[in-house]
Amino acid sequence: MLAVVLLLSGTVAASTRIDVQLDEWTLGFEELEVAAGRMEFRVVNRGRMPHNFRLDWKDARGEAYAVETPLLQPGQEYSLIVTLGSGTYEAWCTVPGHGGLGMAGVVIVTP
Ligand SMILES: [Cu+2]
Repeated sequence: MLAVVLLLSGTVAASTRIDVQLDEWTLGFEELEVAAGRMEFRVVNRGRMPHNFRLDWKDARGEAYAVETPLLQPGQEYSLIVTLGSGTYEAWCTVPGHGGLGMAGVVIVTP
């Protein structure tokens, strides 16, 4: 049992944790740089309205990909665990209008 616990904590330590605080009208960052690999976006809605957090990107062939949290109610949090290669990722809240109000940014993943 102890070995299992150690193994799990080792796995958690191997991912980079990024805290994302959603609020009206910000993701808490405009540009964020992180090293490639496994990462955990710990997304918290600190606002008074529902928000979510989504990443969009394209691979070398132009194929589009996305990952997103569910719609988070005020006070809710969600861990988005994803492995990302180097590149530029568009981050935004998909609730209509929110991206344009400022809930948009860029995540730059370095090699
Ligand atoms: Cu929003």
